[in-house]
Amino acid sequence: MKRLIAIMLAFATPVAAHVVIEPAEVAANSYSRLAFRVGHGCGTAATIAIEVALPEGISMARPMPKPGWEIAIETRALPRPVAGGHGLVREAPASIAWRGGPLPDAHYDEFVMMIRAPDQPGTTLTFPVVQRCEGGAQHAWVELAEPGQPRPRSPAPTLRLGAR
Ligand SMILES: [Cu+2]
Repeated sequence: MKRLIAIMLAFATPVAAHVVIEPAEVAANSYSRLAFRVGHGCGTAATIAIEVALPEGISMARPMPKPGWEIAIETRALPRPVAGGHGLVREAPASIAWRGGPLPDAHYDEFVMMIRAPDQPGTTLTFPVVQRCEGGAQHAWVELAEPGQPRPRSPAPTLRLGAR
């Protein structure tokens, strides 16, 4: 019975309450604003960090500063330089983290970045997110939706690339 209730709760959780990206789709090869919407804490624990892993193919990502949160950016060297808007780009952002808060479970917030979307119309990018909370709790939003399978409990935020 306990297990059944847990399953029912899982399906009752609205998708919008997870960590999701708004908008769900941007134009390929565009400079676009992404808002990572955080709808709840870890259980009832307040959020103190949002760590976003960036998919390969994103050559530029700039987080929007957020009062009360410190930003950490990790980069990776590109196999070969690519042309950017202002000269050659030799490294790409690998992850962006906001740490601070706390953001109480009862509240809602958004963590914003600007990215240059890859020139790959018709594809879907995945941005795994680790949400850390007070007391050591965490929620890993890293699961991939598989065709024909039930929606995962903790799906990674995704972004579709539309026509240019
Ligand atoms: Cu949720």
